[in-house]
Amino acid sequence: MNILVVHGPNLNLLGMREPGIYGTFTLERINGAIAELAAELGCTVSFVQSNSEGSLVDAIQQASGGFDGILINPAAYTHTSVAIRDALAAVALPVVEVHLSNIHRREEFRHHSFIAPVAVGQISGFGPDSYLLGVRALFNHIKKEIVTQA
Ligand code: CA2
Repeated sequence: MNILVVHGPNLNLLGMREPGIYGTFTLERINGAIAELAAELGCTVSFVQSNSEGSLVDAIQQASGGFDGILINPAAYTHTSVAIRDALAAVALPVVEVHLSNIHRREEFRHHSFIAPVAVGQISGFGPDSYLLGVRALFNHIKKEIVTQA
């Protein structure tokens, strides 16, 4: 099983700015923890981070064929991007949306997600654990899909 982990804009700054909101873990450390969990579960993970909407759309389109599911923190594009939502819908892979912070207890403009309606589910508010919970949720979801297809 192959999972693509997609990080949106500014997440490359994790651990360097705004630790009060986003914590002290760097993106590299989060990716390391995801890779460790994936090895335990017996699946492989690839990572992409971009600050540009078009590059994220390209990465999602290219996931078709090579991956069984997508874990995504679309960051600010969560609240603005019809293009990323359409790419996720088009690629037709199971998607889990994750957020470090609880977007529902923050500013009103963060409460709406364009991504949630095309995702299997959303995990929000658990810091780096959101990613790890998301990997487990996506892994279990894909496994169930494989069993029901058999
Ligand atoms: O809580 C999350 O994971 C978010 O997706 C993070 C986004 C924000 O726009 C979403 O509403 C919720 C922002 C990511 C920016 O990350 C930074 C990290 C360090 C310093 C500055 C920004």
